[in-house]
Amino acid sequence: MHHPVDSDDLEVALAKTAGYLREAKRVAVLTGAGVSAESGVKTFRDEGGLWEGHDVEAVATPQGFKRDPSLVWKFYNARRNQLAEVKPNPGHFALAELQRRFGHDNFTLITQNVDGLHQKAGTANVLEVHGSLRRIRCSNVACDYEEDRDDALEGLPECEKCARYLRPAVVWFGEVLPEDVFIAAKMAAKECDAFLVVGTSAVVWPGAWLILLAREFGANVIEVNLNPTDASSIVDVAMQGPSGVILPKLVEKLNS
Ligand code: BV8
Repeated sequence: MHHPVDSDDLEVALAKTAGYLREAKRVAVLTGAGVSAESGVKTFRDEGGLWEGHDVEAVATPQGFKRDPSLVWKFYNARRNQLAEVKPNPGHFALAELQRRFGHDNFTLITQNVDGLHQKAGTANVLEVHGSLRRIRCSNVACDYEEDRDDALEGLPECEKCARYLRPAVVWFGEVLPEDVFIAAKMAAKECDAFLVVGTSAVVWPGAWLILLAREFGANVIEVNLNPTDASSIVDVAMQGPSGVILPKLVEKLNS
């Protein structure tokens, strides 16, 4: 259900945001599951979300995988199967348009999502801080096997190099984020003049910390979300509504 977007407030907020972006040399964006919601990809913590009916511990932690790898593969295969049907929505395309406007060197998109929809919408150099559903890797830390695979894998796939179980190349709770990716994300947050936070509940760390970092280093922080979040109290502008509606309006405003 789309929440009505209060046009007056939105107009003011869009004008303010367009002003920040016009002044900005460098822009960084942090997205979460909300930016893919209008593509039909389930979020995590909204009602009916992914974690509903699932014990996070059981399906998104290394311990859960150790305890019951086939349950974990069932959970991820269901999401991997969905990748074939979902498509980028106007929100993803608007962010790709912003990257074209600012240029690749001055626009960095950091995503907590693992669905690959930003790349499908044409955004380059996406920083996937939680890995990718479209990649699998060996569960043996000593083995470097990793492969781009977005087909559903039957049963319990094993590594052809070391015969240990394969796993989705995503970051589970209690696991560190890919170091090089997160270093690049921190740099982008520190160096940007405007930081857009789109469709994230801002509860998962250290991803959510990037918002504080951008603010600490002087960026204007703009939030686009259906609802208030943990970050709403520290942003300069909060636009409430669907990102697939608001982001194209922002690009339109910038081009007018
Ligand atoms: C680590 C796996 C340590 C991939 C994910 C207590 C306090 C603070 C932190 C912790 C704590 N206890 C534990 C921690 C750390 C933990 C954490 O943050 N837990 C949280 C839940 C409290 N973090 C970790 O474990 C991280 N690792 O800390 O390692 C360490 C350090 C050193 C050495 C060893 C270990 C790992 C975090 C990554 C976990 N993996 N997913 C997958 O299966 O997808 S997290 C999961 O949440 C997803 O990746 C997702 O991206 C992420 C964030 O969720 P959101 O994207 O924000 O989605 P959500 O549903 O929450 O919100 C959707 C939002 O969209 C809502 O606001 C909604 O209003 C909005 N929305 C909906 N529709 C729309 C919309 N907005 C706009 N338009 C719409 N149409």
